[in-house]
Amino acid sequence: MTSLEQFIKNQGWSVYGIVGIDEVKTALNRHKIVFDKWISNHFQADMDYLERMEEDRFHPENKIPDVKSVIVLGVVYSDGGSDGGSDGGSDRGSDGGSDRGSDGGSDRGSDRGVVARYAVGKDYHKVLKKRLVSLAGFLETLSSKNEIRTYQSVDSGPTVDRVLAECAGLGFFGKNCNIINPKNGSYMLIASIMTNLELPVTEKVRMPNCGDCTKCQNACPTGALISPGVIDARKCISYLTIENKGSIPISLRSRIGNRLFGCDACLECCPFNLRRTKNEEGNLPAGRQGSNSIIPELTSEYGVGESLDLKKVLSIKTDEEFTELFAGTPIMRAKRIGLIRNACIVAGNSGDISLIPFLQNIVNKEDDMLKESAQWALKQLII
Ligand code: B12
Ligand code: SF4
Ligand code: SF4
Repeated sequence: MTSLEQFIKNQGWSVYGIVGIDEVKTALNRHKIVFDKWISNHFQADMDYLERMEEDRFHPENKIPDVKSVIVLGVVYSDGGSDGGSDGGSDRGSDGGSDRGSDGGSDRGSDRGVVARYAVGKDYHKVLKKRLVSLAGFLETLSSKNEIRTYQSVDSGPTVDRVLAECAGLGFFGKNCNIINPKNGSYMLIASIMTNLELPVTEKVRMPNCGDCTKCQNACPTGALISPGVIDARKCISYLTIENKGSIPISLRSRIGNRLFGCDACLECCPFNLRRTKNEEGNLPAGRQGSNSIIPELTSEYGVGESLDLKKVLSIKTDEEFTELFAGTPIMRAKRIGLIRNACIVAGNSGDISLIPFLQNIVNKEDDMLKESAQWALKQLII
């Protein structure tokens, strides 16, 4: 094992690969055709930043003119089972899994809202960026070349992370749009470092594919996976509860069920994730195998846990109070208004009449979007 491989493994990445820039550019050119079609269908909803960043997303040399290689890193954030959060006086789910999302009907009676698995711990952008910065520092020690340039990215930068991951051999595109590593599944976040260093590329193995399976398309509560590998974000619960700043369309509200922040339905049903929990051996090695354990900061212990108390969320009065509760976690992305809007919808779906006074408070005091969401929820509960 080279010292670079050892360094990556020690940092806790689950899998990684190194790919040359020419291969990346070819893949990006292919992806641009898909991306342009996706945008022309308005499947990006209000995520205008995707178009704004387009020039940089498809031209890595805009970041590093003499870019030569990309190190792509994957980190597994859930083992596919429950994170086992116990009550312990916090907001974590108490029964280790039964609070998880359903098709919007069977979780009635619960006063908790489910948090997507990637968001149960600390904000992964911060956790992974720290590791990338130190990996970039390590790269600088590898060559006596005068100027070693690196560009680090996790999610929010102008990189097309899943295309990079596929190129570097970390996995294949599933029909749920996610990159699936045959051994580790798809509860996997992706980060990358571009550099002007010419690094030895890693060997790739033949990937499987989804075959005849259509479980994710069938499991999607809102029909957002409109065809294999194509998502209409306007219908996606992940978009609606995290990125969307406006009101949630009435026709989709009951389908959201108890999902308060994000959605895992198309991941939870995937045989590659289910197999992971059953078979530690996995089937195929893909990418270079790194660490076998989950980075602790991404687990429930370090963040809000698997579910949140709806009464608590509906009672958050100010942005300061919101920040105090959620600083350093992915929940911040929804902002106070977004999270309370989501809590109203989940409350409306819950069948729990003890939530009524909390919703009435919002109708009496809050802004128009929240008022309307709370009124909708009250209508669902008072029939
Ligand atoms: C915008 C965005 C979203 C949007 C849109 C999602 C989407 N599918 O594009 C929303 C808000 C809905 C979202 C949701 C989620 N996201 Co998101 N998101 C992104 C972001 C910022 C850009 C993605 C993008 O470029 N989309 C544009 C579309 C056109 O690209 P695409 O879907 O990848 O296109 C490919 C497929 O269409 C495929 N394809 C085309 N035709 C066909 C046909 C077949 C048969 C197949 C198999 C494939 C296929 O080919 C294209 C590639 O050329 C990336 C981070 C980044 N910087 O890249 C994270 C990212 C994709 N998200 C991520 C995660 C974890 C999620 C969620 C699981 C979070 C959650 N639990 O709520 C969900 C999953 C939803 C889903 N099923 O995709 C991870 C995915 C990791 C992985 N293993 O794949 C990323 C990579 C962030 C990261 N750095 O880790 N996300
Ligand atoms: S994240 Fe949820 S709503 Fe979005 S495509 Fe997957 S299953 Fe459908
Ligand atoms: S559920 Fe089936 S079709 Fe969907 S991504 Fe997983 S293997 Fe592919």
